Amino acid sequence: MYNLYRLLGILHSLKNSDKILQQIQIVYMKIGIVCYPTYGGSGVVATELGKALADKGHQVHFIAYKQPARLSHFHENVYFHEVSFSNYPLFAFPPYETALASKLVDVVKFQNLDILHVHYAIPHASAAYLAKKILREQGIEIPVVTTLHGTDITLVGKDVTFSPVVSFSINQSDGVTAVSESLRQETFDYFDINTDIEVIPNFIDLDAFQKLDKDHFKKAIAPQGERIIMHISNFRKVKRIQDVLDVFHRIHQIMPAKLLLVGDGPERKNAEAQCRDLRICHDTRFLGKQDAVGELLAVADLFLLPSQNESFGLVALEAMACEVPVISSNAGGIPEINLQGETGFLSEIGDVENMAKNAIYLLSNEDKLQEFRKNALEQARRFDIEAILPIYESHYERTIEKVKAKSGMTV
Ligand code: GMT
Repeated sequence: MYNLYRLLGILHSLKNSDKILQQIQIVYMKIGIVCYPTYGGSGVVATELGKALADKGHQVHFIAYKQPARLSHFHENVYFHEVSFSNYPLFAFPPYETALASKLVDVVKFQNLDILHVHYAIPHASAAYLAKKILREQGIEIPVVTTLHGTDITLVGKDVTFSPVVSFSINQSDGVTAVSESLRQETFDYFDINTDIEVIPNFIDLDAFQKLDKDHFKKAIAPQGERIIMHISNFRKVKRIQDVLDVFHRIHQIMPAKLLLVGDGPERKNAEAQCRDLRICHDTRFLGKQDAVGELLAVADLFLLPSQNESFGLVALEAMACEVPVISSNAGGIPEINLQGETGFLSEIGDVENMAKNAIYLLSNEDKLQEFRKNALEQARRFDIEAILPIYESHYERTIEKVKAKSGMTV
């Protein structure tokens, strides 16, 4: 199948391009993508990657328990296969992993997939391993790539409940990628890993995230020209929402400012209570879950990301693409995207004093703020999806070749 697609790719190039020699290397693949369908970072990355691969001519099959949040429009090269599982009364816990493995067997076999790319190790990597073994019994060798996103390693994965299965299934994957150097290192630190891990950073679609002219919206939020500070997250403990409010409180004491909080999650109740205690509710708005994040970022002067842990911090990259400097903690992979004194400032986790000092410095100095805005966009351009996509394609091709050579079978 892979060879047929390779040939089709070459024919397509010959038909459509005058730059034949440049195009002749195009290899179209049939790719299965497994992900969580929610708004969480890993699901967003998986969906955007799949859509971009489909735009390039690959055939992409999403496999998830629900239609992924960002997969709303029809695309001729995109397919969706829902993992449904029985709620038989015997099952106190629905057996998602078993249902997923069975679905993977079915989709690989009947759609003739060339490769499976699973996002988030738990339980996707182990379900893929099981599917791979079942398919091998039937004479099909399917290469599996696992992408580690962060919490699957740093928060959930290293928990003893999961860690032996996580290490095993990472080691059994034919290709492994991590979204930052920091996550790669942490994976080697926490687990007994005997395979390579390639860092392929997350990416941004600069057409979807760019500074837009939203002056009418800005006036509605900040009618007196107040500074607008923004935070977007799933409001889990790891995001340290209490620090967001503490930093904003300090900024608010020095200058007129508004805080926009986007997203929702378990910490929202505490955040609302803290907001009342600090008496900043009149200048704070909880906007809940929002789809048009780019439009909201268009009005922000500064983005706050004080996380306890963050393998990458995709949302900081989205802010930077919209020319919004970032005040963040120095956790995990954040320093790989937010550059100290250039695109924003980094502080020790929990050092709200320092974060507020840096924020006030930037917000009180219009020239500096403009300079940081420009730097932020320049940095975001380094993570342009156009540059990152070929790295994934190359990883897939090398993995397919490796599995082919190892098994002696035609993939
Ligand atoms: O923490 C989140 O926002 C969700 C979480 C997830 O598991 O999907 O995000 C993780 O993956 C994102 C995409 O690769 C990264 O940008 C986030 O930094 C990472 N979250 C953590 O490491 C806490």
